[in-house]
Parts: sequence; C-alpha cells; structure tokens
Amino acid sequence: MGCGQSKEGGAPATCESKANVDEQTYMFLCKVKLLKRLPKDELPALAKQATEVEFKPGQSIITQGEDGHDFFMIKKGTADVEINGKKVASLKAGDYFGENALLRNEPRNATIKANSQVITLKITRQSFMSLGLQDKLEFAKRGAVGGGAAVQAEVKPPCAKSDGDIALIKKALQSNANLNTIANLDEGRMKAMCDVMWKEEVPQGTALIKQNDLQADYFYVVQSGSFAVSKAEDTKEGQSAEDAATAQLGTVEAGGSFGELALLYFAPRAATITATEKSVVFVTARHQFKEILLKANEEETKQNLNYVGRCEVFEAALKDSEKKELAMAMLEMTFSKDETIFEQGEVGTQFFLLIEGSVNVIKDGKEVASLKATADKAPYFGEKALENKEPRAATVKVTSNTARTLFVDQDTFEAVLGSLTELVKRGKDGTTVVSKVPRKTAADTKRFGVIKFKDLKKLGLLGCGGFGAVELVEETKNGNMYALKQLSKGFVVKSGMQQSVMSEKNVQLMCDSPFVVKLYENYNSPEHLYLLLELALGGELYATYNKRNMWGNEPCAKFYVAGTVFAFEHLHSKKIVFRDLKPENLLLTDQGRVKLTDMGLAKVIFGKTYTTCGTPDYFAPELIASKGHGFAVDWWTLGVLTFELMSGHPPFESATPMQIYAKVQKGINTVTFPKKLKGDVEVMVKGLCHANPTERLPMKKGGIQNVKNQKWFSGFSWSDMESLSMKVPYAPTVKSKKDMKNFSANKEDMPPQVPYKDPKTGWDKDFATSD
Ligand code: ISQ
Repeated sequence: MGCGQSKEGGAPATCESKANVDEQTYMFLCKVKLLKRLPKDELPALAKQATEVEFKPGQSIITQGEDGHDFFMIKKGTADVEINGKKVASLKAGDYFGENALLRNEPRNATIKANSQVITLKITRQSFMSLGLQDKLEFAKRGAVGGGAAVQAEVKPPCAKSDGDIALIKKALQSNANLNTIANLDEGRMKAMCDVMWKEEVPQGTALIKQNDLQADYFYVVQSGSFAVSKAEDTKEGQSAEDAATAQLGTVEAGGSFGELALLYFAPRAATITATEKSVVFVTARHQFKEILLKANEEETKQNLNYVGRCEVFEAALKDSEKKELAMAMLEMTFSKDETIFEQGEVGTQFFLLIEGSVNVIKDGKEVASLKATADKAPYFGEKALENKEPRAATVKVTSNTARTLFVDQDTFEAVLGSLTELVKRGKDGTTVVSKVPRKTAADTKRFGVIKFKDLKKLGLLGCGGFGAVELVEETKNGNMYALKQLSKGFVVKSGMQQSVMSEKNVQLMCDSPFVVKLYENYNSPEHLYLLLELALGGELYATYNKRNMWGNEPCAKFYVAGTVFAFEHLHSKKIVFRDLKPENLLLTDQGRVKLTDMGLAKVIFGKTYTTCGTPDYFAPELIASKGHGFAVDWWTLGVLTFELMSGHPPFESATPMQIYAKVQKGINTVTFPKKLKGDVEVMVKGLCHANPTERLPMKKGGIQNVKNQKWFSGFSWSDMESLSMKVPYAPTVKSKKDMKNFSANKEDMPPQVPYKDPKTGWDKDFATSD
C-alpha cells in the first residue's frame, strides 16, 4: 500500500498542511471525472479534507504496482508519468491522478515522479469514506457496443490499383496492429480486402471521421497526404492523468490506416481524423470485411453439409435446402478418451455425427460395433432421439484420445425443420408442407393488455443509459409497482437498432424465471416505446459493489454468479444467447435476490450468429475474430464476471477497447490472478474462459452441471439457491415499495432525445401488448 508520502512510509514529504478551502481547490475537484458523479453540494466538504503535500524533485508521488489510498491533484510544479520505467507523459498544475484509490485497493498503474518541486492537494480514502461519499456516487454503466446499424453502409465499386497501390495497401494492413488483433490476415484475406477497396480524394481540412459520429462504417488506408488525429477538449478535461497517458493521438501518413474499430462493429467514432493536406485514401466498409471473414465459415458449413448428406436418414428425408439449414444449426462437442457420449437407458434428445476420432458401441455390456470417422465417412448415432424421447438403446464410448462430434437436439431440429417423423413420411421429393414447431413463449401463458399506460403514475427516475430512461411507476388502481423503460424511437431509428429493439421485446416475452427480470406489458406512443418491467429496488449490482466495496467478497460473488448460472440455464433452454453479462445488468431485489436484466443484445439462435456485440471488457475471443458465436460466449462472460467480482476489475481491463481485444486474444493464461483469485476460483474462471468455445465447462459433456460441480462451489446448496430459500449474503436497505435510494440516475448518461420521423416501414407495429 501507500504511494510514497510521509504518512505511508515512502520518502518523507517536506511539508503537509491543511489547505485553505479556497475557490481553487473546489474548482479542482469539480474537474475530476469520478467526483463529477457526486452531487455538487458535497464538494465543499470534501475540499475541506484536502491537505497540501509537497514533493522534492525526483521523489515518487505514487509508485506503479503499489496499492494506493490517496488521490492527488497537482497545485504547482511538474511531474513525469512512468510506466514500466519509461516516461509516457508529463503532468502540470491542474492535472490529477489516483482517484480510484478513494474507493478501493487497486495497484497503481503508473509511477508519478516529481521533476521539480511539486505541491499537491491530497485527499485520503479515509476522509472520503468518513463523509459517506461512496454512497452518493452515481456510477455510469459501461456501454455495450455493436448490434445496430441495420442498414448497410453505401459501398462504391472497386477502383483499379497499380502494383504500387497493392503493395502499399498490403503493407498498411500488415502493419495495423489493431486489424491483426481482430483478424488473422493471411494472404488470401489481404488480397480480398485490397480487391474491394475504392479510392477517394479528400480535400485539405476535411474530417473523414468525426468523434462521436454515428456514421461509423468505413476503414481507410492513406495512399497520399496526411491526417491529424484529435479528441475533443471535453474528453480530455475530465480525464485522469493515468488515463491520458495511454490516449493515442498523432498523425497518419501515406501507408498508414485508420478506422479499424468500425470493421468490427457499429459504434460511434472515438476520435476526429482530419486531412491536413490534400489526400487520397482507399476505403472499405464493415460488411465487406465481415463477408471476407465469413468465407471460412462457409467452408465449415459446406463440410458439415457433406457430413449431413452422408447420413441415410437425412439423405432420404431432407431436401437440399433443409440439409443446409440443418448443417448450419449443428454445433460441435468434443469428448476425451473413455468418456461416454451417451449411456444405454438414459433418455436423450441429441443426435450426433462423429467427425474425428473413434468410438465403441456397447449394448448390455458387450461391444457390438466400433466406429471411426474418416475423411469421407462420418458415422452417426442417436437419430432416434430426434423422433421420440425413448431411452438410448446402447452406450457410445470414446476410444480415441479425443473425439469431435457435431450434434443437434430435438428442439432445435424441430424449430428449424419440423418433426423428423413427418419429414421421413414426406421424403426428400415429397410436397407435403411440414411445419416448424414454434417455440413456447411465456406470452402463451400470460394475459396481456391488462395494465394500461394511462393507469401508470411516474414516481421518479431509476436509471438512464442505452436508449432512454427507466422510471419507477405505480399502477394507481391497485398500488402495484413496476420499472418503466422508455426508448426514444428517434434514437432507435437513427442508430439502426429497430431489429434489436423488437428482438429485445420478443426475447423478454419468452422468459419466465425468478432469475430474469420479467416483462409485463409493452406500449407504443408517437415518440417512445415502453417496456413495463418487474421492479428490483435493491439496486444495480455494479453500483452496490462500488458503494459498499464488496469486491472480493466470496460469499457474495458465489451467490450472484450462481444466480447468473440459473438465468443462463433458463435463457439457453429457450435458445436465447444473452451476450451482455456485466454487473451493471444484474439487479438486486428488495430482498437481495439477483435478477438479470437488459435483453437489448439477446437473440434466439440455432447454430451460430455473427454480429459482434457486447461490452468490450466482456468480449469473448470468437466475437472479436467474427468467427460466428453461440451460447459459449455467455459462459466466457460468466468467467469474466467471477474474476471482476472477486478482484474489483475485469481480467482484460485496458485503456481502450482495442487494447482489451489484444489482451483477450492472448488468452486467460497470460492474465495475472490476484491472490484473492488463486486456487479453486482461478480453476473455474480458466474453465469458463477457455479460448476454444467448445472447451468451456458447460459446453462439454455434463453441461451446466460442470459449473455447479466446481470445487469453488463446494458446500454451496444449488437447490436452496434455485428455490430462493438461500439466505442472501447482502440485504439492501429498502424502506418502502417506493424507496429509490439504491438508485442514483445521472441525467448526463441519458441518450439524446431525437425527434422521431416515421420511416413508414412498420418496424414497430407489433410492439405494443396494451394501450
Ligand atoms: C427494474 N427495477 C429497477 C431498475 C430497473 C432498471 C432496468 C430494468 C429493470 C429495472
């Protein structure tokens, strides 16, 4: 601990005295990003707690790697920021650092050394806490990215390119480290990117990319000229010196490239890039890049189709288009030597194709067949499970070191193609229509149109972010309380999120679990869409952890992780992938029980899906690589959540999303696990954050039970958790059914209210369940 001042055993400071609470100290505090989250009238009292501490030239104010307790602002003098012994920035009067130390123990991520006599203002965690300010902070949600832009960006025909142009583009692609984090750019892919690029002339002074711009679809390679990268002042102003030290600003010259984040997903631009002279760029759009990456998946689907085609049942029953749909819905599962794929007598729902390795088929204890996958033969077993739920007729046991299978379950098969019995009856050349089996929704069993919008009275703001506000509302007729989430239709259309919003509503309607926030009604007004949701007055888990400093509390982490396991079990059983787990999306009820919320990125899937979206700190590697992803991304995020709850920070934390992605691609084994995370919890996190999605614990034989059986959970009663009879590890204070004290919405997080111009596509016509 400590950061080098007299109080904490570092080199003695020459002077320490109570500062006059002058205008200057107050003005300093007003600029600090973290403190902007406090009500302004708290700042004078905090300013009174500031002490002046003086440092001599060469003296370290804070030291990289050490835990800190104090926050500093420079009043006079200059200091250097050093990371791993290298100077990365200099600081002057008005700069500040170490604000996270006011909340928790966290190793300093840089050393800050006085290079002249430096006078600082210091605030200790103890004085911050003694004023009760941790309870008054309003915490912004970490934003999700991707998922929007339903409309494809305009593309132009490719231009002719000289050998010099081709060489320049290839070199630019190869030397763009971020691009190589996103994709493995082999010769074929580089050529494909080069082939689709077109040329644009950019007059001097043109901003090709504007910070915060929602039109963020293109990637550029500079053929000639020069560009300046800049960020708006307001971003810099509230920034900590440690953050500023890692911000990347500079110029891009011929042979350079920029805009690569737009290739990955739709998100507002992070900086402004302006031509400082007349320039020429080569351009490509996100969907062109994604198509190039998807080529590899087409190969995989073709291969799966090959296997499916060789299976006699399917060959006789399915048309070519149906075989393709089946091939796309099949998932991979890997088994080890001596594992049984299934056992005689157990009731199974899955059908398997063996695509690598060998197995024995054992009936009544006797080996009756031995099957081996070869280049042109994929043996299959378990086909009866697609027609009925009869006990398995034999055991299938792996005899090779590993066996790779493709599998599909009855639910998926019937949702994608309909009943196999019907399809067999029809035959591949038949004309009878076999209908797909629709999935049951909670809506089938609920009555809608019961709660009318006019009967809801707004009582206050619970939160904002994403697309709008969440308000506490009362149904005046009976005093029932709900959370009303409001989405600005103008903003939804502007950011191309129409499909996502409709999907959020449909997905919510399918859910019925005590571990998932329920949806009661939807309303549609001229300017807004509304979701009437179950109320959870205990607060957001993220804010609660920050306010109560619960990071590292093991019983709490187990309880919330277990609740998430049940939420995922429910969602996945309905074929819903959630894709946005983070403590911000877990709510506590007034009783302290945990519920998952925000289905903005959730989606029903059969097989893989391809849109890169989520919250950067929680991105799984296959999302970054745009390889197609499935339920395994949720299990990755569970590993990240466990790590964060236990340590106070996510495992791949970095200053920018691209730096996070680079760490994610290096893998969980390169992450340093803090002491608190050693042992059983480390084993579980690594089992969930396996680079290969098919190797993550719940994706292997045994499924979700593999998580429940983890040693970290030994002694934990999963049945008590499921039946809601487990004692909660933390009981929030909720004084009445209208008590909003556990929420502190910050209006600054509200998205802009965009006036709605109806695009007349009818996108929202099925939204409302009531008026
Ligand atoms: C339920 N209760 C309180 C706050 C909420 C925020 C978002 C969604 C649901 C909520």
